[in-house]
Parts: sequence; structure tokens; C-alpha cells
Amino acid sequence: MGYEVTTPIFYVNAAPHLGHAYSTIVADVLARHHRQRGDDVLFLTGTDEHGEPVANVAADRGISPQELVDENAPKFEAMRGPLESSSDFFIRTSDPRHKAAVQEILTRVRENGWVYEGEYEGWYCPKCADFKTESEIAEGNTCPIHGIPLSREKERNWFFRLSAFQEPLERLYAERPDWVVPAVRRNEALAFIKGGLQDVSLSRSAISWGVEVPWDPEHVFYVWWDALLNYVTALRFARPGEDLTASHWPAVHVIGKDILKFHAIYWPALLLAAGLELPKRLLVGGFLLVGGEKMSKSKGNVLDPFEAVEAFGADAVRFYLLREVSFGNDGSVSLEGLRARYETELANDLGNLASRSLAMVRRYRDGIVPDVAVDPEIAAAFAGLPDAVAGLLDDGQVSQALDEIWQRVRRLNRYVEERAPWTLAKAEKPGAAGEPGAAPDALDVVLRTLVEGVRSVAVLLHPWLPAATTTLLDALGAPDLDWDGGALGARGASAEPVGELAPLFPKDLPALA
Ligand code: ME8
Repeated sequence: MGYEVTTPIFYVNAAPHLGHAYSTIVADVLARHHRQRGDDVLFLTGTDEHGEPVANVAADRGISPQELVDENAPKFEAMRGPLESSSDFFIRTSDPRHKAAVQEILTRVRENGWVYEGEYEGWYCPKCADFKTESEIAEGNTCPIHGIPLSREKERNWFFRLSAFQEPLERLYAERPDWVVPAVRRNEALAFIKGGLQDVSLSRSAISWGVEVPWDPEHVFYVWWDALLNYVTALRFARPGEDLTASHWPAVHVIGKDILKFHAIYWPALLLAAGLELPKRLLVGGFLLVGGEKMSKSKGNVLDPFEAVEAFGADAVRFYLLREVSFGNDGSVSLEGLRARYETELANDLGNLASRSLAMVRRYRDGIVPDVAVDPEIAAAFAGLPDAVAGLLDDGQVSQALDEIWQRVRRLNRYVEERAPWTLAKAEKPGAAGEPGAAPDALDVVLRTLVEGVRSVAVLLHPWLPAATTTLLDALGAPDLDWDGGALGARGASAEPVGELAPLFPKDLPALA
């Protein structure tokens, strides 16, 4: 089955920070999980290269906007490797193929009767590239997101009849109550719709850096329309020689709460106007905070994803962000917090569990995992786990899904302490294995349960910890990532001994600056 998952496409007038990395990681978790389910995944990310801010920065620097975006887009593309992101395609909105598709789709929207010419006057934030409605204007006529003064702008424009979609959008929200998650964001979008929708500009004539309006070349399309359309235009050229529209649209979108209005209101209206299907889901994340404020370049409080990965590794950064900032909520992040979770959860809870389990099988059974059934108590604790995690992921509960698995990691740690296999080993008489009522059976069960438990959580944790789980599964001689195979007990006996395992999360971390 085709599955498309997207990140927001990033503005290129700033360098990437951990806030940008967050949505990439969430989308990557979903992409990897769906590959494990056997879906044909298209994980799409990219850069949003048009609009006034880019044109302004380029003018300040005395270079062309195209030169500026060519210089900056690779900085976002470069996050892929360090973050272990498995994105399949990186779209850039200055790509001529994207521009041609935008022109074609918006021409169709006009032919369908949803576009007219008029004059617009309103309060405009150049950083949001957005006119603000009355309810969105902060004190002193400033932008509620950027805190900068809004400017009064007036221009002849092409308009999109957003007001005509009031009723269809209300119906969408009534019929698909979980179309936007979490519910707090759904309610926010619905309240905005119920407050009354006004028509919005489709084009701008004050700038020329954008996608030309084909029927009026003095104008370019307003950057948000061009940007939103990336999610469908990319399907035409992401895979050479194929058009993935029929197989992969509609997509699941991962976004931040600051761009809710565009995705939850403008985007479905535009798709309806173009006669296209609506997205499957909008998964809306909160903000990463530093010192109680949104991490952002303008606040000067950004953490560099490349530095964080350099110090702790991609797995740890991915894990930390999703564990610390429950997806959907805001949460504070810091390198100290990252180090703490690295040491307690990754190195101790998971790393130690894996090392000890493999080491004990090697020591007590020459690496051969005993061919016995897993302990029924642990089997009960793991029952239904792959389906439960998949269900949470489908609902956008990416942090809760991780927590479900982590509770099992903790359960296995308690199991080691409860059964104390080292004591069972001492009680074992040489050659006693298999004798009725003898101790070896107990040790066999514990070892088999631990190894199979570690394998099960490794398969299920793969979307969050791709590198460590690959190492671990290789050491177990069980590299298969098939999601259903993540069920406890899904793997039978093997004649091959387990391999050696170097520490998954070494404790010799560099000192923090
Ligand atoms: O909004 N915490 O681009 P962008 C969490 N081009 N997420 C954060 C964050 C933080 N501190 N800072 C930024 C745009 N983000 C548009 C999108 S989509 C068709 C066009 C998230 O580069 C932010 O919420 O300003 C947004 O979802 C994403 O990074 C891109 O931000």
C-alpha cells in the first residue's frame, strides 16, 4: 500500500535548529514504521523557497534570491544523514517541475470558479508572509508569533473564495473528528472556521520572487499556496519515471502548531477547489522551548542539531526529543536533559539489558538461545504490543507509542532482577539439563525470555533508534524488521549462536560546553 508522510517544508532564510529537526524525526518514525509494515513509503521533506523574507535577505546581501536559496537549501538537506532521516525525496519549491504543477493546479482552481480579481487591504506580517485577521493581531498592532509591527498593505489581487468553503469544512470536521490531532488543535481550527471565513489573496504583485500567475504575469502566487502544494506536486516527480499521485495521495502531514491555520483550513479548501482528495490526517506538534520560550532564530536560543548529534549520536537525539516533549505538547529541552536521558534510559535501561542478556546466553549456553517457550508472565505483559504501538502511531501518539515499548524494556529489567539468572546458573549441576524438575529449565526459560524480549523491543523501537536496534538485531542474528515479527515469541529456535555486542550507548560522553 502507498503511504505518504510529510514534514513542513522549511524556510531557507535561517539555519536549521532542533525545532526543525523535531518534525523531521516525527515524520521519520512514521515512515520507518510503515516500511516495517510493508507499505510503499514516500517520506517527503524539503524547502519553501519563495516569498518576501527570502527576497529581502537576498536584496540585503546583493545576491539574487535563487543564489540565496541555492546556498541555504543544502543546509536543510544536510540534516538527513546526521539525523538518520530516511526521507525519500527533498522537494525545493524553486524546482521548475514544482512551479509548472502549481500553475496547472491553480489554473484549474480558477477554471472551477473559485478565483476572482479584487483589491485587498490588511495588516501584514512579512515574517509570516501572511495577512492577519482581527483576532490574530497582538497588542500594539504586532504579530503574535514574531512580535514585530504589522504593516498596512493594499494591493490589487487575485482572490481565493475561501468563504465558500465554510460549510464543507464544518462538515469535514464533523464527519472526521480525528482528522486533526490532538483534539486541542482540532478545536482551535474548528473555532476559527466557525468564526467565519473570509476570502484570501491568492496572488501578490508587490514582489516578483515566486511562481508566476499564468493568466496575469504581473503577479506571483502567494507563497503559502505554492508551499502547500508541494505535498501533491512532488508525487509527480519524486520517483523517476513514475507518477505516485494515484498510489500515494492522500498523505499524512506532520506540522507545528504555528502553521495550523494554513494546513487545517486553507489547504483542505484548496484541495476541494481543485477536486483533489483531502489529506488522511494532520498531526500537529507543539514547540520545543528553551528557557520557557519557543526555540527560534529570532530569540537567539537555538540548539544546533549537528552539534547535538555529534556529541550524543542520532539515536539519542531522536529518542530524547520524543521522550522529553510529548508530541502535541510544548516542552523544554536542553543538552543536560539529553545527557540525563542518555545515561539513565538508553545506556542503563536498554543498553545494559541488551548487553547482559547476550552476555549471559554466551556464558551459560555458548551463545545458543534455548529452544523453550518464553515465560508466560512476560508473554502476557507483551501480548498485543505490535498492534497497540501501531494503533498509537496511526493516531499520531508518537511519544505514547514509545512509552508503551519502554514500559516493556523496564519490565524486562525487573524480570532480570526477579529471576537472578546468575543464581540459577550457580545452582545448575553440569550435565543436568533436561532432567525432570532440575534447575536448568528455569535458566533456559529466563535466557530465552530475555533474548526474545530484547529482540521484540528492538524491532519495535527501530523507528526511534534505527542505528542501535540494527546493531542489536545483527548481534542476535535476527535482522528482520517486519513489524508483526516484533511480537514476543515470533522468532523460533536458531542453531546459530548470538554474537558479541559492544555497548550500544557508551558512557564516555564528551563534556558539555
Ligand atoms: O513554517 N519547536 O517554515 P519554518 C517545534 N515554510 N517546532 C518548530 C520550532 C520549535 N521551536 N521552530 C520551528 C514554515 N518549528 C513554512 C512551512 S509547509 C507547507 C510551510 C517548526 O521553517 C514549525 O512549527 O518557519 C514549522 O512547522 C516547521 O518548523 C517549519 O518552520
